Amino acid sequence: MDIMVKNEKLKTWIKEVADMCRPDAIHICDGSKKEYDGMMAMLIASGSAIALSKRPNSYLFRSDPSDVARVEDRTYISTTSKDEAGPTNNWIDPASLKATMKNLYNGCMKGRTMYVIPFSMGPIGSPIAKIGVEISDSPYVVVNMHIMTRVSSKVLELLGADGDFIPCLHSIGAPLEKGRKDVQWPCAPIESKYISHFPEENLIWSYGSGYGGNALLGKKCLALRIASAMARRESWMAEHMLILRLTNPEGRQYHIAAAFPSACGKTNLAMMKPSLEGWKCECIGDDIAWMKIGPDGRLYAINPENGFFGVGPGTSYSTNAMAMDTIKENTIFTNCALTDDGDIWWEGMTDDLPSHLIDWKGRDWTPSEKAEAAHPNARFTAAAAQCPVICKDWENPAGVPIDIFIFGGRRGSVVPLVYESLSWEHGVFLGATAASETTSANIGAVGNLRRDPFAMKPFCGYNMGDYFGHWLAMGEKLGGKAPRIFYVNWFRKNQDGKFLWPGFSENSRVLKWMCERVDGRAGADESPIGLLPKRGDLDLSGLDIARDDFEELMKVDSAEWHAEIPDIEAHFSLFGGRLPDSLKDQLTALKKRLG
Ligand code: GTP
Ligand code: SPV
Ligand code: MN
Repeated sequence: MDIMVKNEKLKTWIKEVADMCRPDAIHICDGSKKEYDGMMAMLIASGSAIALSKRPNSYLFRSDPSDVARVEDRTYISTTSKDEAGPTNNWIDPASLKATMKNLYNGCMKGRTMYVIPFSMGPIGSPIAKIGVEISDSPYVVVNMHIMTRVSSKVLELLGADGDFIPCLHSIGAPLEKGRKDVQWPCAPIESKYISHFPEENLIWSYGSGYGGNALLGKKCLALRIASAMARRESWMAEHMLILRLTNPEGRQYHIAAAFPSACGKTNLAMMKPSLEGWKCECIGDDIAWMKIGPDGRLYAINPENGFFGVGPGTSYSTNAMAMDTIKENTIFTNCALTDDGDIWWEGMTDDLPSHLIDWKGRDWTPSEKAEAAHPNARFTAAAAQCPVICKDWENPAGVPIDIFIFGGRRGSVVPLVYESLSWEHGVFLGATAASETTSANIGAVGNLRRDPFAMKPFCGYNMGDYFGHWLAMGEKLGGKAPRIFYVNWFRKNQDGKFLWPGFSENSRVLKWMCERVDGRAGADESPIGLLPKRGDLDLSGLDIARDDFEELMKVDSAEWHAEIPDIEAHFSLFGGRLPDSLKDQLTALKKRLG
């Protein structure tokens, strides 16, 4: 340890954590391929990982059935005052939360190795990057962090003796008694899981879960919850957004950042293959955007991540071919089904169902089975660099200038395919009132409609009312250079419960209209909720969609929108005095337009 760790704060922290958690050994990670291969060999030997004979250098993990997604109910923003965390976050005061968690951490790594993972969010050494160090007792976390972030001993060199970093403490919460055989996926029961953030001291403590955003602490915990609080203090933005570059047939580039809630289409849009002739889409990021105002006054976005932790089910060569090609090799799969010839499978991957599988719980599965073979939140972890349409500028520290923001969600009814905001303030109102049906990316009910402002309800590290204010303030700074704001819903259904819009590649038609709006080349009709494409404005050439279906898809039903108002009012009333006046004005104006 002394050889590599020169940083005083890090040395002290490692010692403190080791004294509290009492691991059998400490391993300082260097991010090398040798380290990755060694960890995988160990994970295969212990029965935690299965090497996939059909995919080079790829592995399947099966989690405990209780530990399959983020745990929003057990996620805390721990600020000195409850008001600072705000009405959309769980809160416990820092002293009592730390006391509770210290009790849990006490001796929690006995029988295990404590891994120290130095990582960079953003390219190592770039001025916009942030350094984190995750301490974890999960080797699964180590191999995933290798892909999702830049893990390297260079990060330690960069820290030097007195550089600063964000400490991210993680334990699966399952000490291993001497002589006991480990289980395949050790973790703690739900009631002792805690995913805690202390934004006032840029500190993360996670306990009890080994899955996804609960455990890979660079992602939601650092790059969204902690970073959003930093961004507000420092006048930038940390958002739950994909970033893409769209190029039209004339070669003009547009950069788009879109915020959809978890499992609502970011990865798919980020690497879409436009169905429209001559249009090209390149991926810059699929989940998180950090944005700063550049010297020219425009807003520039970078993707702080190094990989994709993407939803498996529904991903296929017909829906997202670029993702399928990204995960051909060097990929970690979690909670997918296993085929008899040593590959993975999930619902929606192929038209024909395999005749036999081992399901995500390790049991035999045949098509007559009612239960899914893969968990609905089964995921792949793959390096962004493996994506065939990764943009050549995806690691450019200057970022890309954003032309268009899109908000959206999963709404079976009410919300049309696309509309444009009337102004920046109205766009912020659309973000602030965004609603979506819940998905299996979180432990809890699926399909319940909830307000998920800016797709940040689970990820905002401070009072959401102040966050709305921050968006308004950024708009004022950007002035005429602010991105245009649109709202989309790919998920409207007909009376038979079928999607009215084909989605995926065909979403390029909607993006085309947005680009033409930016250039002042496409028309729009005013409606009470915003600007809708006029008949003929959306390029539907070659698309087989019945006229009635299209009308249903675009319909703005005044009675249905009236019915939204009480829920928006209840949502806004949560924020009390922290709700910006201009959002109250927007609500008043919407009511007036609805008549
Ligand atoms: P997180 O990684 O949880 O943040 O999710 P995400 O926003 O990246 O969602 P993702 O792109 O992985 O999509 C989630 C699910 O929605 C998958 O099953 C997709 O197949 C499906 N989906 C994505 N885009 C569309 C679309 O345009 N239409 C329809 N009908 N389904 C879509
Ligand atoms: C999400 O839930 O929005 C994800 C997956 O991107 S996780 O990393 O588990 O948060
Ligand atoms: Mn996400």
